[in-house]
Amino acid sequence: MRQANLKGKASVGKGLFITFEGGEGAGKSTQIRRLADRLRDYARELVVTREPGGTELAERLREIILSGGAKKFGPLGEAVLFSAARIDHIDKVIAPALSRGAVVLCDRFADSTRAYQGARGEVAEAAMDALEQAALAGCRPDLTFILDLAPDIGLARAKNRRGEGAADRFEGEADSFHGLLREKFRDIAGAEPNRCRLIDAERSQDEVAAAIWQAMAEKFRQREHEAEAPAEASQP
Ligand code: Z5A
Repeated sequence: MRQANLKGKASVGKGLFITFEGGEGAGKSTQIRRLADRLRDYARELVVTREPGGTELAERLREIILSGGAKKFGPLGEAVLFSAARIDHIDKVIAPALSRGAVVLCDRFADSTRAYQGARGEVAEAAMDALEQAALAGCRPDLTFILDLAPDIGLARAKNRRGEGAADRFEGEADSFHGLLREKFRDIAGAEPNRCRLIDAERSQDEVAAAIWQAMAEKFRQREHEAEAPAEASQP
């Protein structure tokens, strides 16, 4: 059954920036793939990207950070590196795509810095705010899906997918870290209810996809309403 009454490509009048967040193995990549497949009929242009990464320079930083090569900098140093990668990503990929009217789906963004680098409270909130403001320069997501699940379930999924491969820099953190991470993401969702949708990611892939599509449909309807509002206002 069709759940959304979307009007097609014309309904996306300007760019739409959607981010996916959550702990390890939450199902972000899976859901981004599914949403991208569905959105191709509606978006005039679709850009799927990820962080850290999305540009040559940012992908190089990704390799350094995820291999653990920057761990010695500590959480503030890592936050600075993630932000540097983000600046390049915004300038070269995200902002140009949004100004062309594209729908941009991004696997992780600034909330990951707040959650991962901020999980243990070692970076002052004021420093995190300043870094985010400087790096984003106003390029904030229109909608953020925070996929929420118990850390042990997510870690088991991630381990299962990785097989014999080694855990990366963050997957290998202590269980207590992953608990704090979940709380951080939940706090972000609670603090910004207009932007964030907390999605129960312990459900089946189909159920999670349906919840995401429902929120997408609401966002499209809101956009249509905004686009029609000036015309309505000018009616006698
Ligand atoms: N990081 C940071 O610290 N600060 C920052 O500012 C940024 C990032 C931007 C990037 O790793 C790391 O960088 C990340 C945070 C840190 N930490 N780590 N590790 P990444 O990009 O390599 O990986 P990830 O972002 O953590 O994603 P992930 O662990 O690969 O998971 P996912 O994309 O959310 O999940 P998935 O690949 O879609 O699914 C995982 C498995 O579960 C897979 O086998 C699926 O088939 C299965 N799955 C998915 N959904 C379901 C459901 N609903 N039920 C059952 N099984 C499912």
